Formats: sequence, structure tokens, C-alpha cells
Amino acid sequence: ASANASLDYDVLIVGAGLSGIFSLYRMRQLGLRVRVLEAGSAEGGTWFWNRYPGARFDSESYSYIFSFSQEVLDEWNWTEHFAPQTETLKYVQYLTKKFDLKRDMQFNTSIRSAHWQQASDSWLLTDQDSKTYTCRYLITAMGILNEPTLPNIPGVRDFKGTAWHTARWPENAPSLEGKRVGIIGTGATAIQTIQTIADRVGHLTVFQRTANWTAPLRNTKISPKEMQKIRKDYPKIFRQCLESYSCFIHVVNKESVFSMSEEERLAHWEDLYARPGFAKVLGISSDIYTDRKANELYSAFHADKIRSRIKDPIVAEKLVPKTHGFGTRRVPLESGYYEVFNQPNVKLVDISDNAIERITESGVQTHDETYDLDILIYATGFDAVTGSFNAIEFKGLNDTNLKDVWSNGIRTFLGLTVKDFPNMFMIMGPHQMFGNIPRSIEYAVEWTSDFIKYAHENNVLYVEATEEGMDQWTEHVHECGKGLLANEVDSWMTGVNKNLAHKQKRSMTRYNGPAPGYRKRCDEVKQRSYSDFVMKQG
Ligand code: NA7
Repeated sequence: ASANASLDYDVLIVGAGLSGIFSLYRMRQLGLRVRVLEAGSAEGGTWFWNRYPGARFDSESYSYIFSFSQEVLDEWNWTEHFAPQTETLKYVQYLTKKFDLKRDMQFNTSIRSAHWQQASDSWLLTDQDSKTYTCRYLITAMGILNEPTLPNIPGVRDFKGTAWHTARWPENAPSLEGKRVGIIGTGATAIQTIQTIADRVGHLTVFQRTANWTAPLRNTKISPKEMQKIRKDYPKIFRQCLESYSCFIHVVNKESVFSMSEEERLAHWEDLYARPGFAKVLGISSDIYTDRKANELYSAFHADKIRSRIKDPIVAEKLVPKTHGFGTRRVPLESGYYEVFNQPNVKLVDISDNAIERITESGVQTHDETYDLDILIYATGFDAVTGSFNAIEFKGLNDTNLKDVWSNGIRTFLGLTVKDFPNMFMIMGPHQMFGNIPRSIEYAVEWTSDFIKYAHENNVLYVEATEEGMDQWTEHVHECGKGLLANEVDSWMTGVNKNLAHKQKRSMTRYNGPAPGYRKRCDEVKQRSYSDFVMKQG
């Protein structure tokens, strides 16, 4: 630590969500001087910001949390198979309390720039009040969906009623009771919001540009007895997660779609449809994700399910996605979403060929109609994955700007590091697994912590990825993504956000290969004593 004595900290962590929390826990165990800087007024990240009605897991609660502490697994009880945001936030608060983490967390601190200082092999961070912080190692823990984006529709600021983005749901939001409410967007967030507020609003207008595939969540309560069983099963649950492609408990069907008879196929799909959670997304044959014909069949199966739940056939057709196949975008799970459109107080406005022309003082104006509203909710998504990085001025070696490094496509080494950005580690940066995110976080934090421990013990003050390493890794990431139908579709996962001029082109934002393969490659780098990196000793 003496080599770092002139610096404020050994390690700075940006973000107090799950990534930041576990990073802090591990850095403390290494005996390092560490501080978490967080823009929000409290810990929780995604679960702190996303307080919209109906926000909840659509992965099984007990598989989508930390596994690193046996004590936590022993103590914490989940009360629902798919926990609501309120419960998950309590879990996060319980963690920070249990491990006394808050004394090293600083809230209301929005980092504006992070500059590498060549002379001292350190990072200099500056916050919104121009306060500065220096450290040897920098851990970015900013999350992949953290920068909300408003639609690029003229007049967004003109609306005289109340409007907000779902990720910034006001703490003292006006009651929706009896109000004329409009919502723009039909992604995962919108679906959870719509199905939750439809009963309590006076009238709800849903503006849909792209219909999304969604299927039943089938959430149920967890009784204390059932929780006991889950607790006993934890080792099995986490083993299953680690062994599977994207770290979920659901097991992929090894049979291809066309090797089953039509009868077998339908029986299999009906069985999955009846099950809770991502079974119908992750328990299917994997050729549905790569073979257009197989995907069409499975999409048709779901289209019929949608039609069977909507009374008005014209509305039903609008809700059946036509632009992309099932599972080629993130499939949100719903609880009564389709039935909402049978309610007399809910109107679906298809804006795919009748675009919103402007937001006016009184509401939303499409090409052929005006909708007067009291409240307008933007469920319009995020500047995903690279958005949090772009919001901060990252300057590395020789003033290299991270934005410029990624302007022609993302490049990383292992999704954890970038050349020219020494001593910087990204938890949930681009090119990492986006499947079961807590599993990815745990791995990335363990890997980073091992590396920092190694550096610390060997008096290494400087570590940097190489050009060759970045080239090879980036090529590998692209190779893994080949043949996946999802990569032919615009979504936040392929880096597209139509509200941002610079994000209209698809890019390879995530690691598409199997998680065990990802971990193996990263483990090998560790086994080679990090010789893939340029290192300088103090
Ligand atoms: P998403 O999935 O990015 O969804 C955003 C939605 O907002 C989507 O339906 C968009 O339509 C719609 N949108 C965005 N901008 C506009 C404009 N300008 N006009 C009309 N409609 C618009 O974000 P979510 O927050 O729902 O979910 C993000 C992830 O969080 C989710 O995948 C889960 O992993 C958890 P589009 O499809 O672009 O036509």
C-alpha cells in the first residue's frame, strides 16, 4: 500500500449497484483503501432507479442474486418466485447493512470525468462539483441499462401535464387514479408498467411502435417451507447456472425443432408455456435462435397464444410482432398483459405507420389524431451498455478518448479491460455475458479482484491490455455472434437506440458465446499470470 500512499485511494468504484457492492466487499477483503462513488442518493443501482409500478425480476429470485456468501444464502428469505423491485431493493439494503458497506460509499456523486495520469500511474476522477479523487485502480460498476433516453420527438418539453421516464419514477408521483394516462413504448419496462396500472387509471393509451413477444411469467408466492427447500437446493441451482449457456436454471432442449414430430413439438411447447419464468425462452431447442424456419414455427405458436387472449381481432393483430421472430429481442415475461387490451379503458395506438408527430401542451399528436392526457409516461429505454461510459469523459494514455476507441465498434479485452486504459476494470462492460447478470457480475468481480490482488502482492503498479489482445478478443466475440438471428434485429442488445443519432447502427455489445467458454478464456489469462497484459512494477 505504501506505493499508493500519495493517492486518495487504492481503488475507486463507480456505481453502488450489485457490481459496486460486491466489488467493494472484495476490495476490502484485500485490505485496500477503497471508496464507492454513486450518482444516486442510495445504493441499489438498477433496483434503486427503476421504481415504476410492477417492476420485478423475470428470472427466479433465488437464481438472480449473489451466491458468494453462505451466510447471506442462509439468512435471506425470498417471498416470491419473481421478486418485486421493493423486495430486491430490501435485499440490497440488507447486504450493505450486513457487511457494513455504507461507510465506504459516497452518494449524490456524479462522476463527470476519469483521466489517466501518466506521471503517477493513477486515475483522477472529477465529480459534478469539480471535487477530485485519485486512485491506483479504477473499477467501473455502472450497469448496462443506466442512462434513460427520451424519445426524439419534437415538443417533448412542451407537455403541460406531468411526464417522466419509467427509470426516474418520481417518489411523490401524482396518483394515476382516474387520470388520462399515456405510455410510449412496449418493451419489458412498459409491459410491466401497463399491466400494473391499467386497472387504476381512468384511461390508458398505449403508443406502440414495435410489438414485442412476451409470454406468461406465472409468478407465485414462496412459502417458508418452500424457501427451506430452495435453500437446500442452492448448490444445485448455482451449479446449474454455471453450467448453462447463459447462466440460467432452465435447461435447453437438445433436440432440434425438426427432429421432433409436429405432435411432439407442440406438446413440448405447450409444456414450456405452462411453466413459470424463462422456460419458454430458454428451455426450447437452440435452433430456434439460429434457424429462420424453426424460429417461424415457434413464433407462430406464440402468435396463436396472443390471438387467443384478445377479444378484438384487429387489436390482436397489432399485438402480434411482425418485425422480428420470437426471442430475437429480450423476451419480457408478463402477467395479464394481453388481457389489459380487452378492457374498455385501454386503447392501443399502433404508431408503426402512424408516427407520433409531436408532443403538444395537451398530449400526443400522431399523424391522424390527437390524444389529450394528464400524465405521459416514457418507457422508452436506455442508452444501453456504452451509455454510462459515454456520459463520463474517459481519457486514457496519451489523452485517448474511450468514445473514440469505440466509435467504429466496441473493442475490449475479455470485456473487462481496454488498451490505453491501464488499471481500469469494467464490471458489466460491453462484451460480457448479458444472460443472468448477477452470475456475470460475480465472475467479473472475482476475476478483477484476483488480478488486483496479484498486482498488489507483486508490486505491479500498472497493467494494460494489448492491441493484439483486443483484436483477438473482439474477433472472438464477433465469431460467437455469427448465425444468431438476434444479431440481425435492432434492439438495445445490438446497440441500437433510434433516439440517438450515433446509435442507429448495430454493434456487438455483448458476449454471445457460452458462459462456461467465456469463463474458461478469462481463467486461462489468470493461469498465465496475466502475461497477456503489459505490466510495470513499482
Ligand atoms: P426497451 O426494451 O429498449 O424498450 C423501449 C421501448 O420504447 C420500445 O418499445 C421502443 O420501441 C419504444 N420507443 C423508444 N423510443 C421511441 C420513440 N421515439 N417513439 C416510440 N416508441 C419508442 O427498454 P425497456 O426499459 O423496456 O427494457 C430494457 C431492458 O430492461 C429489458 O430488455 C430487460 O432486460 C430489462 P422500438 O422497439 O424501438 O420500436
